[in-house]
Amino acid sequence: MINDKVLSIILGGGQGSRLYPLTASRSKPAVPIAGKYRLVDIPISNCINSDIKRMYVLTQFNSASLNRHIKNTYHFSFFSSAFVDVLAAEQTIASDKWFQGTADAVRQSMHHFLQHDFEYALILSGDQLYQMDFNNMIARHEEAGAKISIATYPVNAKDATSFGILKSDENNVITSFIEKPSEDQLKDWKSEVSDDMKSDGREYLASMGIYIFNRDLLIELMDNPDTIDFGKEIIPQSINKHKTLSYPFEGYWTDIGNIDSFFEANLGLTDAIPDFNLYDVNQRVYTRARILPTSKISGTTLNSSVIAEGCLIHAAMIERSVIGIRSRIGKESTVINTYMMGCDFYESLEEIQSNNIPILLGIGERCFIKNTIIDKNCRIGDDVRINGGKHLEDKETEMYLIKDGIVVIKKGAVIPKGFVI
Ligand code: ADQ
Ligand code: ADP
Repeated sequence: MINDKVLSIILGGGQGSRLYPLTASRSKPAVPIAGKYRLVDIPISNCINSDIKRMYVLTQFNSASLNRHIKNTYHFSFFSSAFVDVLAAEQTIASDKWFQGTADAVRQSMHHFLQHDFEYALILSGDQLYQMDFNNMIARHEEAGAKISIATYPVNAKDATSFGILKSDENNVITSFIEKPSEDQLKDWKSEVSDDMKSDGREYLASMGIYIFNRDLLIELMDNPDTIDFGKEIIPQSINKHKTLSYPFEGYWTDIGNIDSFFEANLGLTDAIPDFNLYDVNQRVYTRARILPTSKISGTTLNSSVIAEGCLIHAAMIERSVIGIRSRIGKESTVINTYMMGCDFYESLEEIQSNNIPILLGIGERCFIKNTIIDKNCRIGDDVRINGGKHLEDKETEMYLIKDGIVVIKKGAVIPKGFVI
């Protein structure tokens, strides 16, 4: 089945600076999450599960890894009109063609969208973790005769300053909207919420950055070249002019746009009952099928950890960690609170036995690694100690970056034997 009323537009990321260094050599949608997926798999899977199978991914630069991932993952039937296409901002030497903001990204790509028949444009963020059936939102939009719908989620005062905050009337029609209010402004922006939400302090209704626009209105709004962002201009200017509906979302939703939230969202998957359910067969998360062998683990005490396919693990202990595909971890090593993305390839037995590789892929022997993100294809020598935590100051070197106490080992970094962070 395919929903032919809807065209989905996935905002794949600005310059990705908040996720640096994970975005140093790849575009944001291609950042690996949960041991085997990429960020872009989340919105794409939500669309597929909602029978919306025509998708554009807008990104700032056209990374080979994103294109390869999309091309190798999402093939639809030859007879279907389904597709996932990547549209990258055209770079010039002056780089004035970069997408200036979310609305500008949509504007610059409108000529691609308008080649298709659709009634509604579903605009999605590329850096959120959630499972949502968009058909419910579309049904409410149609029932209300709205021109724009915004999915909304109650947040507390601390989080409210990083979101668009709105108020709606008894019919869920949005009456006012402010993008990222300051703490002083917040007092005027409380909404009526359920007692449960109230006791959690979640009294502010945030925009989830998930929008439905009627086709004609989107064309009209994109005609004004002065509007750069949905949150800063398009939405506030449209409220009270075009019927804009709030669609209250009740499931789990989190923004994973910076290192801290990215780290927590990944480690959250190790909880006994994670908020984000990868095991729900009705809301599958799709990714590239890699035909990897099973993981082999010996002598390891495993506690609350997620281990992807194709790993070779001899560690002493792994606790509250996510271990990505093809990871190798040597004897007597301890890994705690860590997201290891894994590797793109194996070293062959011959290569390893030739002793020509000074430091093998993965984590060596007798290492201690805590509060760390290890990007792909890293080589961590024997006896390395990385003890991330709030006691560390922010810092960057060629091999790693420390942000809010989280150590990020850069893609392909080689950490010499005995190194201590
Ligand atoms: P932010 O997340 O701060 O707030 P923004 O940085 O514009 O808004 O990002 C929205 C999405 O678009 C993200 O997925 C981002 O990666 C992507 N994006 C940003 N710039 C882009 C560009 N130039 N080209 C392509 N993609 C780009 C927004 C809304 C708030 C709302 C939050 C919810 O403005 O009102 O509360 O989302 O997360
Ligand atoms: P990223 O996760 O950083 O976006 P890419 O998708 O660009 O990475 O790289 C993944 C692909 O690159 C893998 O499918 C793998 O086949 C290939 N690859 C990368 N490095 C090597 C290597 N040294 N040897 C063999 N294959 C490699």
